[in-house]
This record gives sequence, structure tokens and C-alpha cells, in this order.
Amino acid sequence: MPPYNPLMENKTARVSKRRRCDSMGTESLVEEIDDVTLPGLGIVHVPVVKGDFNALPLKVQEFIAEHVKLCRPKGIYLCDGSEEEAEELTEKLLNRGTLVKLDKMDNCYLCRTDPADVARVESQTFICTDEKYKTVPHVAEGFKGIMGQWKSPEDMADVLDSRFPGSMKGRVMYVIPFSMGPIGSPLSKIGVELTDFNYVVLSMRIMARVSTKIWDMLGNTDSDFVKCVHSIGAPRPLQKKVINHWPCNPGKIIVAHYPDERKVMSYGSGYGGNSLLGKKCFALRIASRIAKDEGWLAEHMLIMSVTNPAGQEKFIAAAFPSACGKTNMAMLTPSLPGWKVKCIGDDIAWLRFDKDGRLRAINPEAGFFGVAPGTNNKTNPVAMATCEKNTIFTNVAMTEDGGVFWEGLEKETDRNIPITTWRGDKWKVGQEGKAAHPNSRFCCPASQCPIIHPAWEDPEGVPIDAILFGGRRPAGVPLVFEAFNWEHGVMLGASLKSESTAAAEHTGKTIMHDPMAMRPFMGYNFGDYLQHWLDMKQPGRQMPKIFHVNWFRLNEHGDFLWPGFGQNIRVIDWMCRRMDGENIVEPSPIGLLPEEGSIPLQGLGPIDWEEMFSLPKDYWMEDIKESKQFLHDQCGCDLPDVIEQQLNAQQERISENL
Ligand code: TSX
Ligand code: MN
Repeated sequence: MPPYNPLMENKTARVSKRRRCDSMGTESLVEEIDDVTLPGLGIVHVPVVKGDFNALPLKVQEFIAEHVKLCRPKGIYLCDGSEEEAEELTEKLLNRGTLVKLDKMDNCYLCRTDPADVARVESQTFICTDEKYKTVPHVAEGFKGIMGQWKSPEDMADVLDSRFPGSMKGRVMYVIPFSMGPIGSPLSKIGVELTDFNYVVLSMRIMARVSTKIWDMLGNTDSDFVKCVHSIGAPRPLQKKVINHWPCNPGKIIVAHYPDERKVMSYGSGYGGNSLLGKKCFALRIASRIAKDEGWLAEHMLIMSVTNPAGQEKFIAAAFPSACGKTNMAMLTPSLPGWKVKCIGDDIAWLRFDKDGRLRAINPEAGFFGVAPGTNNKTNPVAMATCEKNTIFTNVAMTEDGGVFWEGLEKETDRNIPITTWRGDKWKVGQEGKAAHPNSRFCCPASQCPIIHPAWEDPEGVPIDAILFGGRRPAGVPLVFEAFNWEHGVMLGASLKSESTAAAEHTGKTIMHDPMAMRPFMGYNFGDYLQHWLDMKQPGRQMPKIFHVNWFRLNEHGDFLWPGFGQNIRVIDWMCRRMDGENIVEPSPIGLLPEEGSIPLQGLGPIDWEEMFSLPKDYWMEDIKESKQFLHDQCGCDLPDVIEQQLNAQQERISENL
């Protein structure tokens, strides 16, 4: 195909400039394109309120036109990612009341959502493929698969047909060109999101690289883009009252993924992963499928570097289920002198072996969308510094002087200062109830992180030396152990579990499976995914070591056995020495344990090494039995033989040798 030339396309466009009034009554100059005729799509008539539609690559024009016809917005706004654009949209959101300026901070804003729209909605998240087993494994009869939900394209068409037609009426459709990963990196991928919510535009320009350079890249090459379509499902005139100036349609939320078409359709929610489609939908679910097709990995992992006092640097990627402190780990402040930690990313890693056989990783994101509660100057001073300017906070509480507050900041906040909760109620520190929503967030540029790695935007990525899996395991699981080899490590990842607050009806906590920390983010058959991980090992490739860590083991009184946080550098020190080949291990049935005394504990006070590394036989007999059962139930015939063999070998070691 010759390069795209808009002047040579079979379309007619009549462009006129005329004065218009927007909903605020302010007059603005708009460019109007009438009667844009596109092959096979007929007539599209809608004003382009910003940007040059004719200059877009034809495939983008077609994508927009198709969804303008479907959603019927009152105008098209082509985003350019500029500062002026951000200022204009911020002003609009402030006037509408969706954003509140935080006077105490520098260019920071607070957004309080409709209380019915506060989280990702897993029950309404689907992957659509013609063939069911491309998406989900052969789950045992009578069991519900937990590794993703499949819906047929036909059934999903009915769902979408009752939502998207006319869904943007009376609203502007924003067109966001973005790159996941540094613009132009061979490891990066391009996306275009259509959305009728300008909060999404402001958040996307923090979380992704939004730029008109994307149009040139799409126009000049045959590279493709991931199609992202988002509507809050609140066309005008409104059917019901907007709560908190946060239009949405929580009763009709749906997030549909089409991995074959590289497309996402999301309806009804403005919140986080439901609306910032570059993040979980694209960079994990769609990208995991692209990665399988292209021979790489898209993972739910932080990326960090550690440098020891001798100046030797190592790169680590780590997968943790939610509520394990992944962002804290990515920004760790080492408590041992001479050590340095730098952050490359806190949530997603795209990993690929280079021609020299080194595993290289990029962070596809450009910002942090971190959970606020629990973050403070003790647990994560680096995150606190990162979100003090140019940040959008969602569902946190506000102090009277225009600062932010959330659970965990009690000791850093004047006890008498009047606070407004995320719900808008008056509140004081020490009062009952919560001030911030437990899933409240900060959204800030990664470039502001004081320990961001100088190579965090290196187009080649950083070389990964080790992969960590971790969970919140109150009993039985030692502080750290090393996998015997790649296959054993993949089995450990597949068996990953963590304590979490279960569904609302349970008050207690349960240990839940979250294989590879990817349970909510799988884009294809989990059995095929495990095989894909196994297939990463090839001659000539330098396979990273795999470790399992647990910062959360308790003693019989319910106290943590390990101080965690900055002290985790001591565990990292041990892992680094293992990467250098030091013989400081003791084999065990579950993996290689640290030799007694090989983790430096000076200055920590009493640490019960015995208990922290003990392997209770009855616990591990039950654990391996349960993990096997889980993987059999969830994967059936799709479970790779190698994983089955690893599980059996581990079971035999436990029953014979523990
Ligand atoms: O993030 C955590 N990390 C990783 C830090 C780099 N958290 C918080 C988890 C919730 C998101 C931890 N919590 C860690 C940890 O290593 N460890 C613990 C458990 C713990 C909590 C408190 C204390 C010790 C351990 N001690 C005192 O509060 C004094
Ligand atoms: Mn995450």
C-alpha cells in the first residue's frame, strides 16, 4: 500500500468557519466539516471543534466516522496533548464542578465520583472471540472460571447495541492519540481512544503519551493501532440526575475486549481502568494477546533497579496481587547504607528478549494511578513527593486549606483541621468512618518521581535480572525462596495466592488465587498463557532468576515476623548475591531457601529466623494439593504438561522430604 495521502482519498469535505456557542454560553470559533463521505460509511455530519480531521490517516478517519455514526456526539475534538489543551479542559471541568482546585498544592485537582462508580467492575468485563477456548481454558464442569470471562461476539453485539447507539448525544467526542511506551520505541504500541468524558482526556495525558506525533507514525507506516471506544452512557437530554457532577451509567457498565480486532468498547463508567483504556484494557488484556502472537510478555509487574554499595546495578520485575504494596516496593527507600533504588514503573511491564538473549522491559505507562489510602511519608515518601504537583486525585478527602487527606495520613495532619470526606461530609481526624474511599487514587506523571530511573524511557528497555512473585501469606510461606529453574518458577507464578478481603458478604479474609497477579487482566486462555511463559526459555537466552517473596508472615500472636518496607532491601541484597552466583542457599522441597545468616539482619532487633523460614509439613501438603486442584479445575486439558510435572514433583518432594 502506498503511504497515505489525504488529498488522494475518495472523499469530499466542505470546511467552513463560523461562530458557535457552547453550553457555558461562551462563544468559540469552530471549524465545521459537513458531509464527510467515507467509502462504505455514507454521510457523516458533525462539527470538528478542534483539530484538522482531513489531516488524519484514513484508517483513523474511518474509525472516528464509524463511531460518530454510532454514538452521535455533537462534535469531534481532536486532542493534541498540549498544555493549552489541558488548561482548557481543566477550566471546563472546574466550571462544571467535576474538578475542585486544591489551593494548597501546585496544579492539583480533586474529583469526587458518583458513589456508584468507584472501581473496576470485573463482573462486567468480557473478552470476545469467535472461539470460546481462545479466551478461557477448559474449566472443570460445575466450576466457574476465574481467569477471565468470555462472551460470544453475537451476544456482546446485543449488549452493545442496547447501549452505544446515540450514547454521546449532546456531548463532544474527544479523540485521543496515544502511545503505550515511549513514542517510537520498537517495544511501544499505539492506541486511539474515543471518549465523551474530558476527565478521561486529562487522566490519559498523564498515564499515556498523548501526542499528534501518533498521526504521523500511523500515516507513515503500515503500523496499526488499538481501537479504544469509551462512553459514560449519559447522553443529553439526561435520563436521570447527575450525581457529584460525575455523569455515568453504573447500572449498564460493560467493558468488552476484542483481542482479534485489537479493540476495546467500554460503556457506563468514568472510573480508572474502566475508562482510561490504555491501562488495564490495552496494556494488559489486549497487549497480552498481542504479546502471545508476537513472542513477548505483557505482565502486571513493577520494574525497579537496585544498586549495591559497590555500584553494581540490577533490574527486577515483580508481580504482586493487589494490596501487597506494589507501588511501595517500586519506590522503596532502602534502609541499608549505600544502597540505591530507582523506579521504572509500578504496575505494568512489557518484556521481550533482545537479539543478544537479554530480557528487556519497558513500562508502557507514563504515570502512576496509585491507591492513596495507606500511602504516607513512612510507608512511601517517594510517592508522597511524586503527587504533590500536577496530580488529579479521585475520591480522596480534602482539608479546609485545600490539601488532601486519606486514611494513613492521620499522623501527618493537623487533628483539628476541618476535612470534607470523599462523600462531601464534614469530618475531623479521629472521627468514626472513613474520610477517603478505600479505592481512592492519585494520578500523577512518572517523570515527577524523585527516584525515576534515568533510563525509564529508554526505547530499548532495561535488562531484567530477576522476576519476583509475591503474595500476602500470613502463614507457612517463608520470607523468600528461589525457584529451582524457569519451569519451577512458572509453576510458582501459576500458583500465586494472596490474602484479600473477599466479597462483601464475607467479613473475614481468605487466601485467594491470583495466578501471575493476572487474574483480572488475562487477555486469552490461561493454559496457553502458561505455555507461552514456558516457551520463553530458548537456547541462547539468559533466563532471569525467579524468586517468591512474602513480607506478611505472622507469628502465633498475630505480629508480623518481618519489618518490611525499606528493610526489604536486605532480602533484595540476598537475591542480588544469588544473581551473582554466591552459594548462600539451602535446598528445600519448595525451592532454594537462604542459608541461615545469609540475609543481613544487623540493627533490626530480634528476628526469628527459624520461624520465618520454617516449612510446616501439614501446611505444605495441603498447599500443593490445593494448588493442583485449583489448576486442574481452572485449566483442565489446557494445563501444560510441564506445569503438571512441576506440581507433581513438588508434591513428591514435600511428602518425601519435609
Ligand atoms: O507495602 C508494603 N510493603 C512493601 C514495601 C516496600 N506493606 C504495606 C502493604 C499494604 C499495601 C507492608 N506491610 C509491608 C511491606 O513490606 N510489610 C507490611 C506488614 C507490616 C506492617 C507494619 C509493620 C511491619 C510489617 N510495622 C509497624 O507498623 C511498626
Ligand atoms: Mn495493578
